Amino acid sequence: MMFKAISKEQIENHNKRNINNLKKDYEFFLKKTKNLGININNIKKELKNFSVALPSWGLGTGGTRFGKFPIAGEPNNIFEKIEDCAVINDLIGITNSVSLHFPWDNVGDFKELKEFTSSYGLKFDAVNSNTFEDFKDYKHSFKFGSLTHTDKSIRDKAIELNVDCIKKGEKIGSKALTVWIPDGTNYPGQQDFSKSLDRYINSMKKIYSKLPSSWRIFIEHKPFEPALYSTVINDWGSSYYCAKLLGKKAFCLIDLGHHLPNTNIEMIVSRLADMKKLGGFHFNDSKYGDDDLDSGSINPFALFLIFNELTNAKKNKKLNSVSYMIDQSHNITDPIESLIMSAIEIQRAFAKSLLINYKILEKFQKKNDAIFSLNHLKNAFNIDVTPLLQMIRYESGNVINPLEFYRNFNYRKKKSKIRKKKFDISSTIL
Ligand code: PSV
Ligand code: MN
Repeated sequence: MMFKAISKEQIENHNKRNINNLKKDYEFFLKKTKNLGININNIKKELKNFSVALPSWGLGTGGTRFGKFPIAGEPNNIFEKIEDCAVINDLIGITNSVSLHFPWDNVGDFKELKEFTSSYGLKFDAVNSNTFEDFKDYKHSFKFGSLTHTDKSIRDKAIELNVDCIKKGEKIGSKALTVWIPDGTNYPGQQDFSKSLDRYINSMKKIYSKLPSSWRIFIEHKPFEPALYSTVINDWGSSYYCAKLLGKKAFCLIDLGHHLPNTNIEMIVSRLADMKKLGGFHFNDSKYGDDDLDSGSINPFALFLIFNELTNAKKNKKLNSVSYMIDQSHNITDPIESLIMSAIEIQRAFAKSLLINYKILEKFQKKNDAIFSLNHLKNAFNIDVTPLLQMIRYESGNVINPLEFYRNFNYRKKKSKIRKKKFDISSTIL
């Protein structure tokens, strides 16, 4: 922990003002969990090892096709985004890595970026490729697809961009590439489903062959958008099939928003864990589709059920190493506040899953006792773990009440004086 973004003294002053209240809340929490026979020390150890990566593309204000409403002091480049990530991590201590997206995050000197980032105690998680937009210097267009395009030269360009991501990722110490493609169709009959998938697999094989030995490749599925009739990697089944074909360095990545409403995502988590192909997550929340809303803001119980599967799979030694990453768009909030709250919601869901006693749950399951099984999960979900998370932050030298601290810190106001405003209000509908 570097505490370069926020001084240790400011953090200590905040914590001094809040520790007495926290001690009372924590004592109550300890009594309650002790009565339930829960060993909090083991849970604390697990929680202290937990971290979730921040998305570089989530640090600036997002927008919809109707418009964008930038805020003063927001970052204009990856270095300024890293500064913002450092603020978040100094406050909450569970976000010590950043996921980059190329070519958005291109820089001239990757060594400089790596050093700058590690000077804040941060590192890089998976790098992401963008083959869903055309950039000025491109001689081709991804309008009709990328890795699955009917034109080989366009497929080759998409492959080249992914390989380029790996090379850049190597320079900054990343160990994984996430591939999400926008490829699909808007009209029945527009493409041959089977041939498109063949082209995808062939393109992915070429990318896979360039992966360094310690690297993994994550396949991210999505049923719709920007293609609105069909997508090539539409669901976890297609993702699993491709990951299996590619080999042992290929895994599936679950973006929570990439499912049709009411999909049982926790069950997908369980299946992929069983099949040893669960590689990572893009956390967010949604009400209607790929809404990119803040994690846990709409359905925290669903998030808890996902962590229930992860914790259970880990207990049964079925879980690979999993990369936890956030993928959200913050359209009306300060992205730093949204990311602070989201990371804590994810940590909260994990903490609550650690309160489940799987031996007791199994007893109810064996008796087919539906109500007591559900009640056991609900009991864990209903315990307020806020004092536990606050105590972990306090003990790790982070901040007891991060949102309150951040508001009083006036970060945006300070930054607005230094950061040149690039007033980009572009929308795509007009
Ligand atoms: C696509 O909707 C996605 O979830 C992919 O992960 C992209 O890389 C990311 O959002 C940013 O557009
Ligand atoms: Mn995603």
